[in-house]
Amino acid sequence: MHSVAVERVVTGTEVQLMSGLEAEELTRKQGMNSRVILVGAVIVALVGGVILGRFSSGLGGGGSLADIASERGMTVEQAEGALKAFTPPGEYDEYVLVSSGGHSGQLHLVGVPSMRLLKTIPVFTPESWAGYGQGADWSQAILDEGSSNKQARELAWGDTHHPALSETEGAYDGRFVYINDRANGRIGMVDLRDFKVKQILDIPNMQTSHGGVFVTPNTEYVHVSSMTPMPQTENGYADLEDYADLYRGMSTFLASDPDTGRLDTDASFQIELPPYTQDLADAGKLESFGFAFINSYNSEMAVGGNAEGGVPIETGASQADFDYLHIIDWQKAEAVANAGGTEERNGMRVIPLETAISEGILYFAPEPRSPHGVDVDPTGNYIVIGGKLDQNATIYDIALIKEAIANEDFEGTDRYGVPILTFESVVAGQVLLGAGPLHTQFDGEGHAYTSLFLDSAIAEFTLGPKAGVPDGEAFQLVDKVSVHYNIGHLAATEGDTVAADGRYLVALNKWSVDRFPVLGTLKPQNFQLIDLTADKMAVLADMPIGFGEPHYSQIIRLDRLTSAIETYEPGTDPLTFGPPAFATAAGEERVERDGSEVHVYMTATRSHFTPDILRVREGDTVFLHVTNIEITPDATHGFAVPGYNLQASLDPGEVVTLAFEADRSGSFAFYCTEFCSALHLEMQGWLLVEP
Ligand code: K7E
Ligand code: CUA
Repeated sequence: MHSVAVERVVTGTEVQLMSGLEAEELTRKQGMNSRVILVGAVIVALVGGVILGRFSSGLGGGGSLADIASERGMTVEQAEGALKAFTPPGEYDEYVLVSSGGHSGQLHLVGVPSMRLLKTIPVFTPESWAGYGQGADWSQAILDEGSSNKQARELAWGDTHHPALSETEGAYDGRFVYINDRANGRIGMVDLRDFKVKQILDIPNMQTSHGGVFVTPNTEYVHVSSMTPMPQTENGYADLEDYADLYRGMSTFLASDPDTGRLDTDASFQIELPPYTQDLADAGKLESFGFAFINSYNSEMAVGGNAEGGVPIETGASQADFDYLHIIDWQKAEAVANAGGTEERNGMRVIPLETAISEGILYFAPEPRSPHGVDVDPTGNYIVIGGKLDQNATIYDIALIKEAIANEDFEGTDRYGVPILTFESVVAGQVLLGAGPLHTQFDGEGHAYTSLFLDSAIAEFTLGPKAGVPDGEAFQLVDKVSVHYNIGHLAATEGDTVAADGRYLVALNKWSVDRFPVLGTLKPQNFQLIDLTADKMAVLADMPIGFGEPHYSQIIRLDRLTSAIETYEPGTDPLTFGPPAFATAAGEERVERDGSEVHVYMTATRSHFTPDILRVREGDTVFLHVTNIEITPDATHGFAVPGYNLQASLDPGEVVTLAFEADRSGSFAFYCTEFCSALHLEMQGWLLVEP
């Protein structure tokens, strides 16, 4: 673990007796690195304050920081935590946390360590601020495409669970982020140039997806596996009596275009899996490059039926002592797919289960009861499993797995013929952590951090020698911290990658019960920031999440987001990043009528739309092509028409088309929805729909 500057400065008795303001003064005089010294001095001043009993003095006399802490009833630890997490106004956080938003259907961006919400990116659910799915052509096109394959009807929501940032050589490269829809088996792609969604793919042959999302180390593929298996029949139906025979899981490798990030189904393939419930997944890296790991539960294949004389699913699915860690050789699968060893199924190349077995693509390793998380450490040597009903973390070693495969060291096969590697042969160690281990993150220095759902805690333990841990200290529990409450995932800074840096950890807690004021019956989830640089883990800050339930998050260093833009090239369609035919320059605004079709070429700039009066007839089909001709960052305009459910956000340079039937006559005052200028309220006009 690292030691940060803050702690190195905490020495010296003169400084200890100084107030924060005195320290600041000294710092200024000496022209030193003011931030580091000041922060250090402040913490020491707080400690000094305790020693001198100065916490009893009030704020009145111009107050030292110790006085402020005292006045606010803070402990030294809390004040220290506040300083560690605080990002001063106008300054940037060092990291951005990319969080799923659960059934809000969105992604959220949060600054770390300040835990300030920076932005929400709509993906699966229409959202007004971004004008997403409210008439703007590009967003409607994405949502329509995303309901195209197997959906019973057009979808207006999603349940985002597991974001996956694109990677190059196993580290985040800041180009794209993929996010799945737990409910409908879809995946969205957000381009990290403009931070807008560019594609929603409705993945064939699977109905739901849960934690089975990752990118391979060079974003060769974006992986999405099914959660609940679905019938592989023409009409997607099969009675539950035929569950074992006709239902199948899927491991989907979606080929990603390196330039656009778009997923191309023609170059993608699926591997058919037994009808267990496939859950979390992770990509091998470095030592384990080329492998994918998916855990599963319900190898009992319970289907419920508690009102039909059967056992409830939760009972049926928790019978066996072991479920199966799926070990997939995706490079072999890719070769088999390219050699034609697939069946075409709904536009996707599918490697049948028998082929996956006979070609040595799929192996199982037993994993203790009802596993949830599977996480590969930054060296790629270790694969850590958390079993919901087992108090241990179980750590597999890729070298042992490869050896067992080579030696055909099998303890048998499952009912479909998948070889099961001998448990003892592939496990490097187990660590007793506590109740309900779920997910694991890493600090890149040989430590792993596992969330304990039932204990509401995080356990830190050492990995083995291959992660740099001395032999005698391998696989030992070293620290635990309480979190509030019922932690699901946790995210360490760059903790999913080869570049895990051990700075911060964020606990994603499901319950917040007494942490926040009672503001109604639906309570927020809670993010908690934890300092990984201190000797003992400590919670620094809470961040209530009152806008959806985050499941997983990843934390990327801000300086990796190098492709982010502030304005579009004038006249850009966000979907293609190119100019659409109807981009309009200043002075070229016009209205063209072709029968009952009206095309309006409109511009928006501070503080007017041109033209600002639109005359159409009831029954016309209207295409409003609006170009924001601003080139100034942040000069976003909105365009909203009352009564027509039309709303678009136009960022500088952006072009949007709003198409609608003028089916209701009247005089409608359209207006700009962003407070863009002193004359923003004047930025309005009339849509006259003549009866
Ligand atoms: Cu990754 Cu919440 Cu979808 Cu575990 S899941 S907790
Ligand atoms: Cu443009 Cu307000």
